[in-house]
Amino acid sequence: MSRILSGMQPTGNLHLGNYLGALKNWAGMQYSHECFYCVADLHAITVPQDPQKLRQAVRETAAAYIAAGIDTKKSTLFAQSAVPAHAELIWVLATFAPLGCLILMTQFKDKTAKSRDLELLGLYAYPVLMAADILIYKATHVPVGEDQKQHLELTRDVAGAFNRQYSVEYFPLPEPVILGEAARVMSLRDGTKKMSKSDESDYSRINLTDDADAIALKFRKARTDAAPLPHTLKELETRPEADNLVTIYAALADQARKDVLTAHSGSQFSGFKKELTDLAVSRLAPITEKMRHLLQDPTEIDRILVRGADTANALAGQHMREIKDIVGLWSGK
Ligand code: AQP
Repeated sequence: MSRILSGMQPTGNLHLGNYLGALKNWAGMQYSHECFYCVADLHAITVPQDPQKLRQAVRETAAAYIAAGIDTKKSTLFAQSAVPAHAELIWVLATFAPLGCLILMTQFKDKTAKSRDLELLGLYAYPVLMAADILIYKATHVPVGEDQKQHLELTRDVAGAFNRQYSVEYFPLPEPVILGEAARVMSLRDGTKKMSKSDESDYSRINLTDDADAIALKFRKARTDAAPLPHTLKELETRPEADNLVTIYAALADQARKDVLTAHSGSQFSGFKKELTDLAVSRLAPITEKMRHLLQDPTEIDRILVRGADTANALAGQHMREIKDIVGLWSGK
């Protein structure tokens, strides 16, 4: 059976991009794959975090996973920092990660462009830690948004280099699984920037915890141009904000973008935004409600995370011992 690893950073409110680009697809995979879903708190500290808020954000992120359909009896849900082998493997993989590739990673470039204070080894090494997250479980598939494809290519390169160096077929080369129409959801304020938790403007994103009024307000204020919805996808190519709203609609409605245009071409955005709001509210409200309910019992969430960490540690620990053996490190054997 193929094995999945995916995760999200507990860096604030999860948003529609996280949901449509990744989370929405995770639940369905539980029936066809062995799934490991982590809350990526080691990644989160690549930018400064308040310790209390981080701990709480780990619980909130875990609650969001469960609310979006992760069944913790089927899938392993855990906090990344509870499995020490992630941090151990990054050191081995770092010896295969070319600096020339790391400097080109868009996430590093985007974040350091916002603040030069973030030009730190941790943020620079972020994609290598992501490679360790995936490879420590020998995952075969990784469901991610389009924005993470570059990081996954690095994972494949590093895994291949390790296998060649030690003449083994140890690590599988993991495949990206990019599903649905919303592989990349863009900011509601600027259709050329991805929707992101760290965007200063809350109006740039729909948070999974937003209520119906907030969702309506944010879509109403979402930037668009004056023209009505076009007839063809080609005409959207030069209209990034319009394109983004059509993409979001299509993903929420589980429709193809061209079918959304067929149904709405010629409509004004004011009307389309109202329909989009109703659709988003109907999809997100049950998740928000379930998250709220789960967060009323943080001890239960902690229990789930401890159980998940036990399962994850058993597999990751076994793999780490095998990796150390291959490399010639002390594995305790
Ligand atoms: N805008 C997006 N469109 C589609 N998919 C997205 N993902 C994130 N943003 C979008 C997918 O969500 C998963 C987890 O992402 P993450 O939280 O670990 O990190 P991120 O990609 O860096 O997300 P943010 O919101 O931009 O966080 P910050 O601002 O904290 O860095 C991934 O599978 C990603 O593809």
